[in-house]
Amino acid sequence: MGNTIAEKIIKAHLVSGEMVAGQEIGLKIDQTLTQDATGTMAYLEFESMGIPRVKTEKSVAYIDHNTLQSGFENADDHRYIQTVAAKHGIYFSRPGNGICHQVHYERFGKPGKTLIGSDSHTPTGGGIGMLAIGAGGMDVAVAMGGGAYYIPMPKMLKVELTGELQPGVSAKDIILDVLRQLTVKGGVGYIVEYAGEGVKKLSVPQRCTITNMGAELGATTSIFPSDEQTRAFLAAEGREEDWVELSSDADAVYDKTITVDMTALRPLAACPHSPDNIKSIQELAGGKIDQVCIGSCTNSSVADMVKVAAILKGKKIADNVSLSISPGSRQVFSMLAECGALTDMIDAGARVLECACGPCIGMGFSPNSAGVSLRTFNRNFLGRSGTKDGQVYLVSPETAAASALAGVFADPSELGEIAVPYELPEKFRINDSGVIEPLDEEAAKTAEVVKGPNIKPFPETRPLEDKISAEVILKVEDNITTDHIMPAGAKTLPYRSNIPYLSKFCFEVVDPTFAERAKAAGSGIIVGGQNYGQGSSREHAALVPLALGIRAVIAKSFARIHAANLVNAGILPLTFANPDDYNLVTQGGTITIDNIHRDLAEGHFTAQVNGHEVELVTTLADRQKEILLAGGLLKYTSGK
Ligand code: MIC
Ligand code: SF4
Repeated sequence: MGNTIAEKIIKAHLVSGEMVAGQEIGLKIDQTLTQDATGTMAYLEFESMGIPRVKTEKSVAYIDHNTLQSGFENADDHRYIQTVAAKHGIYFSRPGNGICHQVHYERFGKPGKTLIGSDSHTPTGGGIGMLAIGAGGMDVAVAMGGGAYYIPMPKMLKVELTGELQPGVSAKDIILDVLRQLTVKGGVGYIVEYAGEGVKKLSVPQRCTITNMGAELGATTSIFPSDEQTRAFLAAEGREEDWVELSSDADAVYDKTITVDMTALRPLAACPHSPDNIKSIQELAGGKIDQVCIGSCTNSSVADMVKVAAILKGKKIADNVSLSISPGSRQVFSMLAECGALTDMIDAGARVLECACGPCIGMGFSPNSAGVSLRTFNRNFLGRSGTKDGQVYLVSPETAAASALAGVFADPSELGEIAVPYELPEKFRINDSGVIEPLDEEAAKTAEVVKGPNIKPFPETRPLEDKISAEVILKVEDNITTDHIMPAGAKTLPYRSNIPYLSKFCFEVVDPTFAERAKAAGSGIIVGGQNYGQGSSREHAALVPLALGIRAVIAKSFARIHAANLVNAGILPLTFANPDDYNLVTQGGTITIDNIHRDLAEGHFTAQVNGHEVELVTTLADRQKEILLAGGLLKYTSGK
């Protein structure tokens, strides 16, 4: 039996376990990335391991999420990351150099290698044939120290691409169609592999749009073959020597296959407040809009930006629309300047922002009350834009640009040839002035790591108790995201290294009284529905509940990264054996789970819930059970 592309890379990096779906496997990690919002924690965790130099082939620390520096907190965090990177063998990508995923595939990623990153969109690297996976900061810290990265062996899902994109239809519409077919839960437990005749016609930036937003499927990662398109892209980046060919075997077996007919595809939008709430632009056409934001790690390549500029050229955006454009990297930005596309954007009335995450993570540019915002981004979760009743639609750059001109939802396929994909140049403008190399081993020995006063110690974890009897502080519905649990945005991002302060905002958009009530109770349980913790990789969504005394989270099902983060933080994640038992739980009631140590081995627990006996289960791997008993990953790792 042949192998899929992902199976080939896994095989070459397997350090423990068997490649049997659902069983835990350990992978050797070649590269890591962090960004500033998760990086401070990850490096504090790495430092606590006492390892002088990273053991990966390449580790890169990016500053891209919070570049506002609206106070000393942020600037201090950046200085900390820069100094800790220099000392421990990590490349540092300065603020303004670009969004981690965009810069990583341009300058560092290599086909066939493994990459984990403390950001859920790390799978973007799958567009150049990497096995690139989003992880919590602690897992990244362990990988930097040479430890393996553990995941349940995923199943394989094939997306067969047929036909050819028509003018005005783009890679974004392909992934929106996949989301329509599979939903935000449809990728859980799978690696999504793209195959078929259509693949050859997609350039690397187009592929990266698709793999990036595969995160919204809940998939472990997504991957494309490494072929002539990949070689051409790497050659244009001056790194042809990094190319290797990668393809699946003809007799590779997939657990599931879906098809996207690119010829039949029309421009689509993900409507509020979920990336799988898909409608066609035709259905929405003519609807009023207030704001358009172009950029983010999904759609900020030079190919996307040049198309946008071509649509805007010589025209003026509608009076009712505010348009922002953030190029994905310094490389993209300078190429736009060089070819004149930047002038076309400026002249059309765009506000050109820094190469950073910006509006995507609520760093300014929040829409007006109930405002309709069209964004080329990947997430439209409730409140993420910074405006709770903001109506965010996720669209392609072509749809965004056409709508910014029209002042209403507009279908770019009516623009004809202007919206035809841009041919990548043979050479990109390469300028690595935004990347600082680490110190050599000798200099690193005496180098100082600078920590500002905003960096507070890591919250205390505790070994798993034998009995948990605690109040249900919060009961929530299906598809709760990490943006609900630990909101980001300009108000809170400066405090990503200050858990006590951050904890005030926990679940703010769902129930502003949560933090106070949890603190007052001293210990507590959260109960959730399906796909609890989808979205971001931020381990803060586990560390903050930990600091607020949460001992266990019981849900119908969990998103992969969040479940791993809970375990790493020493919080017990359990699922209902019978999902209907969720209905027996009342917020404010007490749940008691006895004999936890005895029952952990089998993974079956009996809980007392409002006078009923309820069966709870866990499918955690033995290693994860040991982590819980030790009191979290850091204690487990240091005790070894
Ligand atoms: C996001 O898109 O939600 C983020 C902000 O990039 C997060 C990381 C974070 O919360 O810092 C992610 O995707 O993991
Ligand atoms: Fe940044 Fe948005 Fe991408 Fe997250 S999804 S890495 S916030 S651009």
